[in-house]
Amino acid sequence: MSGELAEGVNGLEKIILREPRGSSAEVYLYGGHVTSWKNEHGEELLFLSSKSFFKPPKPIRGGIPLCFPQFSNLGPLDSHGFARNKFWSIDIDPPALPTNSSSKAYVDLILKPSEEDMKIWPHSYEFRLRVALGPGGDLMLTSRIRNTNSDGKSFTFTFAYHTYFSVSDISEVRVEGLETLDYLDNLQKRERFTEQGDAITFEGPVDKIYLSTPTKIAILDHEKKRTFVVRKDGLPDAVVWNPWDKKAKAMADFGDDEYKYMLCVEAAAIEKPITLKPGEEWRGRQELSAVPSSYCSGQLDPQRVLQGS
Ligand code: TA6
Repeated sequence: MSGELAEGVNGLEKIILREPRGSSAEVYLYGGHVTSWKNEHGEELLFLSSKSFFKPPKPIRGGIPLCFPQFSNLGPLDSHGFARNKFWSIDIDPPALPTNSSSKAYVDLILKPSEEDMKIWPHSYEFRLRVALGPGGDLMLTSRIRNTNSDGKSFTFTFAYHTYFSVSDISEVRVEGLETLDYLDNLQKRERFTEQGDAITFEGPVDKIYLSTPTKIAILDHEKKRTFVVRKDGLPDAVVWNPWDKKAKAMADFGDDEYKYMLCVEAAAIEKPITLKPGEEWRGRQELSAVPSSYCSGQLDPQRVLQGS
């Protein structure tokens, strides 16, 4: 690990990663939860609610919660599973992780079930998470989940990086890369629909699971002249969520008007749950970049970003 262990909110331990050119990230051991990602100018790129509890067993509201082994209420467990409500450890001797990134700023965390946990979900697993900052300030999260059951049993799970992006004004944001795809609408009993042909914009609550998406999605924030690019691997689906005003008021750990400044775009594996036999390992990776952009100046043609490298 090349990060610095520090005390966070309510005394919860966190690791601070710094990249020589100035970008940084913070990860809490509670939940294996990234709560901050800043660019080389020190600008925060992730949304974190000013009302977030930081009080276990409640999840942290904002940043990048990990949804495992269950996305949302797609199963018997609490919403989004339990990985985000557990204390993770620093993985001092992780198996090698071949990456194409020359990142020097990274930390490896690990979550394994306790006896107590096994009563809730009767499986033995190792969940390894590497959080890394690239030389250009990109944020990479790589999850490796291994079935370590000794009773020969397989297990099945769904997964998401529930990323909260910080935006200047939700009504000015466009999402590119999900046009014409099928999605399940969580606001209409998960009925299946097909998205229209244009970029997605926001005028009300949205809670959609896009199925079998491209590996790259762009989030354009005109006011901030910034485009987030989500690259994902092993995560075929993508969830787009904004609670809007009513749900915002109903959430105790979320400010009434904070919906204007956040958008969740979540790299996920939901439609086809993943099954692992004992000894098998799954890997799911997301890479986030924030590129200066101005749609008008043509500096950024989303199609070029989505089709480019
Ligand atoms: O990812 C979208 C979603 O499943 C929404 O349905 C909404 O519930 C959101 O997650 C937040 O869930 P949470 O359990 O963190 O309140």
